[in-house]
Amino acid sequence: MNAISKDVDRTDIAKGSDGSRLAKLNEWVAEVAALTRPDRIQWCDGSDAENDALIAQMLDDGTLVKLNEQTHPNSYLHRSDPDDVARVEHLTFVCTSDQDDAGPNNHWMAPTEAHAKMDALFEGCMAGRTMYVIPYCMGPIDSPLSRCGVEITDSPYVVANMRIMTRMGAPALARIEKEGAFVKGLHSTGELDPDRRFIMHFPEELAIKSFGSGYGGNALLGKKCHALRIASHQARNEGWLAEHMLILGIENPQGETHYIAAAFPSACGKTNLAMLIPPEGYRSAGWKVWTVGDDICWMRPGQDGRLYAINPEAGFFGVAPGTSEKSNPNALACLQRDAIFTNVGVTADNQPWWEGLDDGQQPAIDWRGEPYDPAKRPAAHPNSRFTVSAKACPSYSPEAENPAGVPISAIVFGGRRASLVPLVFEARDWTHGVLVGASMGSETTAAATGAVGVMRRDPMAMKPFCGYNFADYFAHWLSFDTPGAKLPKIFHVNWFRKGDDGKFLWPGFGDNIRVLEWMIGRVKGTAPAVDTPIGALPAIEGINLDGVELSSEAREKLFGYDRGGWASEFEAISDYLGEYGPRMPQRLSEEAERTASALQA
Ligand code: GTP
Ligand code: SPV
Ligand code: MN
Repeated sequence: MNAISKDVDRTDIAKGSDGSRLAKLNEWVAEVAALTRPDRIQWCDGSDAENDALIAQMLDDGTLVKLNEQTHPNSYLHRSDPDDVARVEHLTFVCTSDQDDAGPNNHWMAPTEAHAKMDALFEGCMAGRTMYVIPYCMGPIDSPLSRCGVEITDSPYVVANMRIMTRMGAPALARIEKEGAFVKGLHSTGELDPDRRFIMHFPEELAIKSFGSGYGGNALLGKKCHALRIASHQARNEGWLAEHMLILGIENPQGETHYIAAAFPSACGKTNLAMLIPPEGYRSAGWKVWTVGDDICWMRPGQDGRLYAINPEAGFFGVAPGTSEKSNPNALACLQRDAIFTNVGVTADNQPWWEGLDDGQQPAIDWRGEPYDPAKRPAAHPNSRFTVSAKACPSYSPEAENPAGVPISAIVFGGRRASLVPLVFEARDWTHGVLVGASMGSETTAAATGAVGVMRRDPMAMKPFCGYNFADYFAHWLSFDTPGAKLPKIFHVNWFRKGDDGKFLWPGFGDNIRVLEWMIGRVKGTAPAVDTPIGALPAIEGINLDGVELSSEAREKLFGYDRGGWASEFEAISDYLGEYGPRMPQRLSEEAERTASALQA
């Protein structure tokens, strides 16, 4: 332990009220310190003083740049390493003892091999650095649905982001002391070498080891690593669901609020839908949308048989490009102060700037810190992000802090599909809804490294995030259909259908409320629909299109369905589901066959 003896006041030990329940945590911290050999250990309490000191230090060493204090008080820009700007799915592994438990949907490595590989990278990697110990809670501190973790990192940028994204510090440590259980996340930025970068998950040990990246999903371990990959595994064992979903409340003019959870792949519209502001006609009639969460949803059946959901996060790590006063005024309102921006451009007077901001200003410096030259690169990286507290959002729902969660009326799946897939359809029942989720396809985006715009299967928007075999995951979803259950209706949407001219056919954003209204009408049994083999499509008079101009091509493509096209789609879907072999639940394969033969008829 002499490696950590530089600190005289024993800050290497968490001081619990009696100490005993924190023994496991203290032991693990000591073990990690012996391996990584930091100069100092700092236990994070989440206080303002601690945050101020970290920010000052990062301004000093150039990790952060201060933005215009007049226009954006207390806001900062971080420019990452240019090769470290997105999640790295090809370097992300699920390390279960049996490879089949990780499934064809995950990269797999044997746990002993993965630990050896990672420990070799971590060996001595914090020499000369401070090791931060971050106790955090995913979900409201007092919720039985919440779960705790501890992230050890050598990145002060990670600490500052975790402080916004999670309930971090003293209250989380107190809950860990009470419960004794926590997810162990070990992170180091290493040398940011893409060839020495791995994100490893050990679901059976509730542990994560991440090396060589400082980017959000790779480094803020509470988010995708814990709240989705590890939590999905825990959820399966404990009878709940951990999903890549936003949660919103839609309040109608009668004052009733229905909650909707929606799974769209990365950079496919979750933050935007969660913060939707209805068009003027809807607003004046009394419609309102409340934001509960924008990325992750944990839900479980309540006593009344309904699914109750919490947002495990406390902040938004949102896509900057495309965020404007017109597309997402709530997000823009959040970003007026106390925000961290990563890889955006700046104006001459040091205001954050990105493509699609549409504020009439011009960028001067691009995300790499060079003079802006549109011939060279965009001002903001396409996956540039903002980090901001959920409390800053004008539409943040007071129910988001309810420890019991919110009851879910509808689950929505959706992808980025330029062709074939209509604006909205409804699944026949739960089993068909699980098939609709399992069959999802979407075009890849800049949120992960690799090609953009390539159509791939992304079941329930969980392809990069499910911590176990998708066949078992679909079976788990099906298992919620029990006699006493009052399950949500399931829908599929596509905001991204394009016309022959390559332009989006649906206005999207605020106008998406028209589709949500139809869904709530279906939940209440009032909105008309037309049955087809793929599900129920809105009857054209069933959806409010007042004030929306749609060409006849748009009407046909958004509200019609192409039987031949869907028949080929279902061939591709069957092939995909077939890759999961005999582990695939029979109920799901039969449902797929039923749809395929209805399309042939
Ligand atoms: P992650 O944070 O990566 O999980 O992304 P997300 O699902 O929250 O996506 P987000 O809401 O940030 O949207 C990503 C991109 O899609 C942005 O550039 C948006 O402007 C665009 N977008 C969102 N909603 C719509 C829509 O209804 N129509 C169209 N055409 N674009 C949209
Ligand atoms: C996503 O990629 O789905 C995100 C951003 O929400 S990250 O935190 O990097 O996963
Ligand atoms: Mn996401």
